Amino acid sequence: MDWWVSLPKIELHAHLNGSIRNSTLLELAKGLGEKGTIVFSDVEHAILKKDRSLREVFKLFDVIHKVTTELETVTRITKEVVEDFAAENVVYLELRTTPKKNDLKGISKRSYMEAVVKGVMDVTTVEVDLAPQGLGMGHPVNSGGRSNLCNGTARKQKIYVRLLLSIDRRESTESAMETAKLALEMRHLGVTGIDLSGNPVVGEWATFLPALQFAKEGGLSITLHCGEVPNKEEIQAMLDFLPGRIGHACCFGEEEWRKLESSKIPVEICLTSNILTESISSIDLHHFADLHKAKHPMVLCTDDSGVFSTSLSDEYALASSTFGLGRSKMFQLAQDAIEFVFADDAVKAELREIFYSAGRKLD
Ligand code: 6MZ
Repeated sequence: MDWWVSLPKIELHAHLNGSIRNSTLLELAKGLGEKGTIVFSDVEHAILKKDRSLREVFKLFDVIHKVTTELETVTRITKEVVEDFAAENVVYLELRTTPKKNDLKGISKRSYMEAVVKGVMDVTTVEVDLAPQGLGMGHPVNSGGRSNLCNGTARKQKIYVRLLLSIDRRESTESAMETAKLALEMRHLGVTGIDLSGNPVVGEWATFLPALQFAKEGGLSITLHCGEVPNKEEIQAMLDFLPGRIGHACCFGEEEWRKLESSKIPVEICLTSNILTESISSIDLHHFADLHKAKHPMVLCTDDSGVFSTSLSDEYALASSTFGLGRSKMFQLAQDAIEFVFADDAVKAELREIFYSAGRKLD
């Protein structure tokens, strides 16, 4: 097996609808095209286009969302996305998605999220741990999992899955608050935090702050898309909020870097996404190198593995070849991510064991 696939990995920044398999997306679009709900050729063109600006990516998300409105579809894509991550040895996955209300179809934010949870439970290829024991759901939540013979004892491959509810920057304060409340109510189903995402040129920080504050005070972890486009004031306000992590951090000036460095807030790095959307002009200029040199906490992630045709193994291989980091440094990087997961100490302890035993097998 490819070394990058064998490496146990932790994925902390993956958007559900951005991680859909292209084949599934095309199949669903074709089905809706045949029913006359959409014009398939328009959608096909948008899906198959390779290089997209950040603006075009958000147009594509509107297309994807048209294709994935049915609850059964949400369940299907969730199952496939978890299985795809597990297949490349992702041992802990934080999957984020924006709960979507659709009055015409009688879908509420809650029923959308229940469909996501069902998708996680439907996973058959590996065992899934979705929520801490004692929070209402024992683990594992499914009966899946191949048995691997390990030291003479049968061990099933397992993936920890935790869910983050995204607030889209197009939402109102009330709608953001509804998502925060829902997240608090769904903690027993694996929801551990809130993400703020969506088109970075849309919306104001002040709109989302009450919901984010409410969620934080309720004990949820928060991650923010921060500095995907230049916006000094917003970046500073976000860092002052002290989120548990931030995503991207592409457009930081000197002052923001200093603030980030002293805050020690871990950064979710999405190399391929940043390059394809031209948030960063060239991979060798990516801030990964500076953050790594400064020993700033960070974690490699995919962002939207379907939309950007990547995988977490590819992101590790890319970082290694671009920045000249050997396997032991890359192993360390993967392992360091344990400290940034939005899960309890028991999960962190189990992840340390997984990495310890993998470290003895991988050279
Ligand atoms: C900001 C992004 C994003 O929530 O429908 N999303 N937000 N920057 C990005 N970088 C490219 N990639 C994805 O997944 C799709 C949604 O995730 C957010 C957008 O709001 C997008 O609509 P869900 O599962």
